[in-house]
Amino acid sequence: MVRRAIVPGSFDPPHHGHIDIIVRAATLFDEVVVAVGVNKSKTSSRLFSSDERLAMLDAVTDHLPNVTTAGFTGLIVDFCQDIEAVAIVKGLRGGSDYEYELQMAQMNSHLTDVETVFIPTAPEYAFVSSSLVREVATLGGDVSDLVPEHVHRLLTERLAKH
Ligand code: COD
Repeated sequence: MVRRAIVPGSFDPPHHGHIDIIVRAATLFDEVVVAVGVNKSKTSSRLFSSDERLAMLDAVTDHLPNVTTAGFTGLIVDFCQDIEAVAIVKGLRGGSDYEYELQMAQMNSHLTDVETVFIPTAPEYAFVSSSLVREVATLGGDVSDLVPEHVHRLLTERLAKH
């Protein structure tokens, strides 16, 4: 039986903390699906569309043979059932992530038998979040060592148009 897991997120944009979790999940499971939440109501607050985020994730995970990407709407547990995933992998940066993620993990386990697996962030990425990357880049700060080169290029192009 194929042990398939998902690594879900907004990934607006994907950064090195995300990639590190995806790479480590890919060593634990046979197949990993990076699942991009497509939340129609939040579309206007996004810097990148879901199609753009999926394309970026495709590009930066291209070297990982057991990793694919997909968009999902609705409940994460329904998506897990649709693609027969046995686990949801989440990265944990610290205590506040843990409290929030624990509650979601318990709700998801209440809804179905899908398991949540927490992977602690690599210390060098513990302060990195998509929202801070967006904010710092928007205000002219250097985020080039926090995101893959491909993402940095698209981020720079997008912000130049704003
Ligand atoms: N290092 C390691 N991990 C990190 C880092 C970092 N520096 N930064 C973020 N992460 C992890 C996060 O902890 C998270 O696990 C993942 O990477 C994605 O992060 P984001 O910020 O891109 O995405 P989120 O947290 O906004 O993801 C939102 C989801 C789409 C996962 C969530 O909204 C969801 O589950 N939606 C589906 C609706 C649903 O089922 N709701 C009920 C839940 S009980």
